[in-house]
Amino acid sequence: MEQISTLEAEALAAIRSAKNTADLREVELKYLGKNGLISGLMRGIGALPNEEKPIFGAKVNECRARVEGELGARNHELRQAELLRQFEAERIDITLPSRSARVGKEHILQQTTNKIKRVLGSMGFVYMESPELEDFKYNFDALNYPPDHPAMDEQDTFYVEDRKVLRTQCTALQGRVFESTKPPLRVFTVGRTFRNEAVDRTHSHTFHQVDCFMIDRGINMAHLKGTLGVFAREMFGPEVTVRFRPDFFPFVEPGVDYAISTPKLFGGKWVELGGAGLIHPNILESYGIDPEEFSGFAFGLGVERIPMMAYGVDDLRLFLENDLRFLSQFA
Ligand code: FA5
Repeated sequence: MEQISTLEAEALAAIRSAKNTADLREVELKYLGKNGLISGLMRGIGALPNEEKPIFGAKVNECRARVEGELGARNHELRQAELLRQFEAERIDITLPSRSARVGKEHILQQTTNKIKRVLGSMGFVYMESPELEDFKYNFDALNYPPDHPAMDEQDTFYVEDRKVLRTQCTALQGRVFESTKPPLRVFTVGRTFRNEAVDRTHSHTFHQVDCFMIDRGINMAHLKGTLGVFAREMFGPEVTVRFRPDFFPFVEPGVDYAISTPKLFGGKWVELGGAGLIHPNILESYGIDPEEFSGFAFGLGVERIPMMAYGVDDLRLFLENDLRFLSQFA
């Protein structure tokens, strides 16, 4: 009997001095486990006289119940304290400034394309598209190229297979439209073009062009100059000046190059945006359009040159390199 109360006192003291739930589990094993000290008391019961057995058994069970009760209470206490410490350690400081999420913006070339679409759309031109992998026929033959024209040379053109090329100019849309649409018509496109060229600050193997043309009765150079004058002012503001100089393209007659200058950028120097002219009568005739009745103009411009001129960017490769430090400036 004495042994029972000594063990109980020992167990209760151990429970009180346990510092955490891990300590407590050890105490539980030591006294109440299958081979624990209190469980061990019962094994001695066989050696007792019969009349003492029930009394001893009852005492051991009472002792066990008290120790279990204390253990449960202390475990609850320690567990609560541990949880509090854990919550404290994992506390989130909601007052810390957050990392801001990057919000996507339209690429500057997309912004430029959208603006071109608004400007030309407002002048009555209809937006159309044609394939980047183009038939040789539409990229060259339909545009009045003589068979030996140097632009068709492998130097400039990516030949994909026998009669297919990566289009070198968006003017390739013309033949597709003239085949299926009778004048009067006003059409434009904006798209990717490809040339096998040495890459430098103003030339890339992959770039974009806007190509625009109209056919109607009595169209002349004044309509072309008026349209490109409005286009320049809409794209660059009222201070821009435009210049036309004679140039040769097989698909126009007369042909011009089209340059702009703004007082604030590139020291007011002229920058060529593209070519233009009146659609060659040979082309009209080949599509059954009477050049005595109808005439038209066409122009094709480099899209990259537009933000270069608008923002003073001196290297067009920057537009195609996807460096966010550069691109995020064009909000
Ligand atoms: C043409 O491509 C003609 N199709 C334009 C045209 C259309 C003339 C209709 C008459 C009537 P050109 O090869 O000059 O012309 O190119 C036009 C513009 O595209 C150039 O002025 C330039 O702004 C741009 N460009 C040409 N090559 C490149 C290149 N490698 N990288 C970036 N931009 C280029």
